[in-house]
Amino acid sequence: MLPTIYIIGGITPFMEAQLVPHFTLIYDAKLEDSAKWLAEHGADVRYVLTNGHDGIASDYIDAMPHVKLISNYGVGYDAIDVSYMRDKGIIVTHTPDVLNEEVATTALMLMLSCYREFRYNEAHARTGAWEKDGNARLSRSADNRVVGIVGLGRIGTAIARKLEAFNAEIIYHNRNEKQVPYRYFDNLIEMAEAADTLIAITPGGASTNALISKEVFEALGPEGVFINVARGSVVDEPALISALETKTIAAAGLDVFAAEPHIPDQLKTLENVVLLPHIGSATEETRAAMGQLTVDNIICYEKTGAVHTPVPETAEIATVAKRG
Ligand code: A2R
Repeated sequence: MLPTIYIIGGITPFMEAQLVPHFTLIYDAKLEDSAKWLAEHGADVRYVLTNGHDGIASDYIDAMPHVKLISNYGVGYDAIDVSYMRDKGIIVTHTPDVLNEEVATTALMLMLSCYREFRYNEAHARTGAWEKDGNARLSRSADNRVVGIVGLGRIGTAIARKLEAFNAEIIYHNRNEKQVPYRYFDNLIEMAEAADTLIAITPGGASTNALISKEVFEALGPEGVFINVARGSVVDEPALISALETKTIAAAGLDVFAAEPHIPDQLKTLENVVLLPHIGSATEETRAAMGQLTVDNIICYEKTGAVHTPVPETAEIATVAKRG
C-alpha cells in the first residue's frame, strides 16, 4: 500500500504529478465529510501537505496518530501550531529562500505604486481624463527614501538589496540586531519617526500580532507610506484604516489582510491605498520552486527519514538533508 498524504488547500498539477506515483493522495476539499473520513482512515495518514493560509487544525492532527511530517507550501507557518506538533514528534517543513526575490519585488511594486500614484495615473490614461481634463497631477518620487524594514530576515534583506537601485537609506527593526550595514532600531516607534516608508515583512503569529499600531502610524506621519507583505495580523487593521482616512499617513500598499480573502469595504473605497490579493510569491516560476521544495521534503523523508527545510521550532527533531 502506498503511504497516504492528506492535502489541505490547492496544489499544482506539477506537484501532483510528482507525488502520484509514490503516494495515495487524499484531498480534504474533495471529502464530503472530513471528520468522518478521518475517524475511519486517519490512522493511515503519514504526511500532511498544507499551506500558510489553511494550516491544519490540531483536532485534525489528533485524528491522524501516525503522521510524521507536515509539509507547508509557503514560508509562513503561523496557521500551524508548531509547538503542539513538536510535542507530538511531528516535523514541520516550509519553503524558505526560494520566494525571497518574488516577495521583495511585490513589496517594491507596492511602494512604487504608492509614490507614483499608479492607480490614479492609470485611470487618468484609461478613462480619457487626460484628453478631457489635461495632464495628470504630479506624484512623489520613490527615490532617495529612508525605508524602515520591520523584519530584516531573508525576504527583508532581498527588499533592502532591491531598494539600492532607488538609492534608499535602509534602517531596520528586529528583536535582535544583525551584522549588516544598516542602522538598527530596537524601538519600532523611533524607527517609524525616522522613516519615510515602513515595510512589514515579519512572520505572523502571537509575537507580531498588531505590532504595527496606531502609535506606529502616528510616528510615521502624514508623508509616510506603509507597505505590508507580511501577514494581516501584523497590523492593527482598524488603526490602519483610520490612519488612511484621517491622512495620519499618506498611503499604504497592502498584499495581506486580517481575514483573507475578505478585505474591509473601507479599504476598497479609499483612494490612498493599493490593494493586492496576497500575491507576494504568486508567479509561475516561484510557485514551481516552492512546490518542488514542498514535494521534495516529503519524498526525501519517505526515502531517507531526513528533510531539507524544517521550521526552526522542529529542527531539533528533524534530520536535515542537503538540497541537491
Ligand atoms: O526578531 P528577530 O531578530 O528574530 O528577526 C526576525 C524578525 N522578527 C521580528 N521583528 C520584530 N518583532 C518581532 N516580534 C519579530 N519576530 C520576527 O522578522 C527576522 O529578521 C524576520 C523574519 O525573517 P525570516 O525568519 O528570515 O523570514 P522570511 O523568510 O524573511 O519570511 C518572513 C515572513 C514569513 O513568515 C511570511 O509571513 C511572509 O514573510 O511571507
